Amino acid sequence: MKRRDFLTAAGAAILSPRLSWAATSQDLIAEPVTAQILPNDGPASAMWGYNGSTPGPELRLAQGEFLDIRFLNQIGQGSAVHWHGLRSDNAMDGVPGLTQDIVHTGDQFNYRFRAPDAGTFWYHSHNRSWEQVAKGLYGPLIVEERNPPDVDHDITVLIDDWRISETGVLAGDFDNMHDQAHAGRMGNFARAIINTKALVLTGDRLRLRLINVATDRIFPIELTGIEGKVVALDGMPLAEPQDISDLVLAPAQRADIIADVTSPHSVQFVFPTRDDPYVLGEIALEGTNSNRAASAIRPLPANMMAQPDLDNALSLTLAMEGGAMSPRSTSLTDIWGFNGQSGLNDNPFHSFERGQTARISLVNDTRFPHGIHLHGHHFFEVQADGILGEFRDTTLITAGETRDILCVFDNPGKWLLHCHMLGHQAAGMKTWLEVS
Ligand SMILES: [Cu+2]
Repeated sequence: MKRRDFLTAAGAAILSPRLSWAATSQDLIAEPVTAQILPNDGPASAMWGYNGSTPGPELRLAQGEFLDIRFLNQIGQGSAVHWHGLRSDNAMDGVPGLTQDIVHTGDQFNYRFRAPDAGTFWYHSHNRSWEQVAKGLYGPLIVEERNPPDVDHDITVLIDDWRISETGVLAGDFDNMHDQAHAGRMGNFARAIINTKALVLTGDRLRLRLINVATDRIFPIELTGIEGKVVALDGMPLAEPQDISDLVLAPAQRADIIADVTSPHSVQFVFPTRDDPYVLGEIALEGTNSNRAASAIRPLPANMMAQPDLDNALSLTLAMEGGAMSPRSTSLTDIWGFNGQSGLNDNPFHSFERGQTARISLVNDTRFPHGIHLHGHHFFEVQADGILGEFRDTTLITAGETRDILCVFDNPGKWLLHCHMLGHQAAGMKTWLEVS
């Protein structure tokens, strides 16, 4: 990736999506929208969104509360909504053909579920997602702690790229097989969509909720103008906050950061490229907060998690196969697959007994990185030394790499397991599993 591969952003543009606060019950209407994707002096773009905008409204609720959504589909194509990272009811998971019927255009579907974990989540279309997410059908889903950390601002930052012309027209080649056989659909313009509601001051303490909503692009992110720590990944608090350096977000991954503003000018979100850094967005600063006393950044309160049964863990392997430049299993019927199989059939990857612990070796036998997402559960990444690492719903596995994950399958239902490079998912890199 080089900076000159991108359209240049004339100054970092900032979009504020429409807000919808504390609405635990509301309509969510998928519909064509006009959006300012290019910098503000550029032409607007025809996109899809929710409730008149892309990103859709920021949905916020308190941990343990119910969310009641009447979803109405008006995009002219079937759709459904997935609540990414929520360990919630299977029937509400939003996967057409697995957990619900497709919601045809003109129809509606009621989603009602409890949010068991506090953290940063998101919602997005799960039908033809490689097209519908690329066109803008996504939004943030924030579950607040009962005792949130003491910060001056809680700011959601969605990071996306778009394949778009200088006249603001989104490229329509969503099923491009060359993209799907390689790294997926890469945009030529990228930006951070920063939801700032009030003036930010030098000296303020921020909570930043970063969400990679891109269909296929992995974003390394550098933050300037602040000093702080990563406190949660994929919505789950870290026992020990981590350094902000070396932050990488695969598609669908999130990071929560608590940090103090140290710059007198701006906080920047930077995408490092091989030549010049690319500024995805910035928060301009207006004055100084001299009232905030320095204090340590503490871990967020932990979410409940089942303890894995290490002694009796079932061992399984999920091998990623296919794609360009790699030997292709003869049994694959599409570009990509897992364990010799493309797409879903009647046989699950595995049927688990509820509460069973499994250690799954994710073997990337391909020439591309993959971000593997499990629905309905979080899992531990097992570190090289055998120690249980981050507790995630999406794990990035680079080409040639093998990583074990450890999961307690305690949420009953039929769950999708797939690559969140949505072009890879479109071309067969998905399977499902059952917990009963
Ligand atoms: Cu993939």
